[in-house]
Amino acid sequence: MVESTQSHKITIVDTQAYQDQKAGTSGLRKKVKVFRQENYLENFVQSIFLSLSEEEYKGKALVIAGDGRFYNDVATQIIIRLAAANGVGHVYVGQHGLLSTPAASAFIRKLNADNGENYCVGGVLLTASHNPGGEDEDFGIKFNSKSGGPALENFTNLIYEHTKKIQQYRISHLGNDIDLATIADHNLGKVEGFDHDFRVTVASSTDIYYDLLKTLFDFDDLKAFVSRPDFRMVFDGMHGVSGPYAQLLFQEVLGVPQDNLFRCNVLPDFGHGHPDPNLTYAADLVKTMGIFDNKEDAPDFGAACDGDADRNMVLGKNFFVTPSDSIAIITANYKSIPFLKSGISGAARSMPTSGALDRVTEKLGIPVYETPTGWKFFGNLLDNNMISLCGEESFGTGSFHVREKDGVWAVLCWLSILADKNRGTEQLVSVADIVRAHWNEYGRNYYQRYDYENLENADADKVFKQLESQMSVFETESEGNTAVNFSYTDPVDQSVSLNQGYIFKYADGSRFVFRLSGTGSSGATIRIYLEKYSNDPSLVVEEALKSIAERALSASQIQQLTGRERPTVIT
Ligand code: VG1
Ligand code: CO
Repeated sequence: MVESTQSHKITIVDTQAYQDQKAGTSGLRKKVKVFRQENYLENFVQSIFLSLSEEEYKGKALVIAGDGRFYNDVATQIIIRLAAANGVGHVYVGQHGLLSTPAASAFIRKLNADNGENYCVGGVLLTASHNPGGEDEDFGIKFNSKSGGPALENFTNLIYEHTKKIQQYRISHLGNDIDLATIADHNLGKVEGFDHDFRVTVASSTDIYYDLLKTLFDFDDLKAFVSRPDFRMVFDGMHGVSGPYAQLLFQEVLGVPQDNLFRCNVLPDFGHGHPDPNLTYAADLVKTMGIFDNKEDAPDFGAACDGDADRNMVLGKNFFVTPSDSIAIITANYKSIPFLKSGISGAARSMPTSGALDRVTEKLGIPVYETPTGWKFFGNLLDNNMISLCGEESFGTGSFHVREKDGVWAVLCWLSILADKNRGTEQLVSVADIVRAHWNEYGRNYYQRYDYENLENADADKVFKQLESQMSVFETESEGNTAVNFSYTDPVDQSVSLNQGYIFKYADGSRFVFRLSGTGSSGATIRIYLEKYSNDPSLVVEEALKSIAERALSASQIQQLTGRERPTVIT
């Protein structure tokens, strides 16, 4: 224990409000430059405290987590000082300031499980997730509540209201920076105005998370499977925060050779990469796995996570698993996954995610919920045990074990399914075999997403205006067509979220969906989601979706209105 007996003074700093601190799909994401403006970070964090009631944090614990991106270290020290001055009792930080988003969720939940449900007020997560990092790239911040999940919209709106009119924040200088490199408990003594000691614990980034996963999976069984001579797996950490977790779980625990783990050292600029595990940005892994050009010697299993390790991409040998199929297949095979074996209550997917999951839940006779995009919408369903599993088409998969999507967990689910399907097999049952068997049983939801990144805001507006004008045209085009602007009423708290995307749906359930992204840091990104169901699993994806894609482009006039001939990313 590092002790200090002095009493730390508090400074109340006069500040100017910023008008642009509105959270998007998952927190506030802006360029580092923007966050480095005078008092920008301080204003936002003080606004979080202003949005809570004092009883919720005074003398209580707060977790600060980061994905290791540029500015993570500086921001962590600033937030510790703000927390002290606002009366937080105990800050928990991961070693080197690192905690993956799902590990942060697990950490908050564990503190409350061990010390009473109101012990930890929640966490401040420093991440812009899959967005690039570095001095000229993105930084992000979001608040997770005591359940471990991202704050709901009414709370993030409250923060926004405070940021627009904030005039002062509180900070305590505390002397030196906290040494984040060393695991230790620091008692910093009293802070002016409070009668508790202020403590900071620098904790292992991985321990609590690993302890949780041990209760979910059978690591001995997985290790036995992974060591099969005819099975080879690789993992790409993309220089994000999944690296330390992959090294512990895949290398040390499961015995995957070190050489099979790529880019597992955390770098503040993600090695100049875009830490988004998809077919475009995880190009090296995609090549190694022979996704676009079949390779005889490709590994049998490949996976990658994003910057904060909540997303996952799962690949088989020469085979891509779409995230929409992944959540459906995990749900269909829940009995192969130890912690789900005893039964699942229901499942949920975000609206743009394909309906593959619905076919599974229907067969299992359990409910399925369709929520707006963003993990926060699963929180109430998970808290009330209405669902056990949930997923998004954007490479997000998760369960009730935490309140965030969880990339490493998803990899372990897939390994559990593979291990189970391969009990006593002579020839390896592959990822592709499992997916094809699934399609044969349930049919196939052909699916693609087009992203038009970094458009001019005015151009994006025009596209949506145009789309609105086409809704009634589409509806009259053929029997059973519908066009709606998706809205959601939360079945638990009845809160309503409007304007969550335009769905143009044909009578047979095929559809195209348009949404504006809420995670970019500048400009506008339009996403188009294309989906068609067929009993025939052998079609070429582009062929199956051709006419729907053409109709989506003509309805929106996106090429003409934005001058973009093609999307930036197709997944
Ligand atoms: C995107 C995805 C969404 C995901 C969100 C946060 O949001 O589409 O499904 O929940 O990112 O993921 P948007 O608004 O840009 O479409 V992460 O890994 O960036 O926290
Ligand atoms: Co992420």
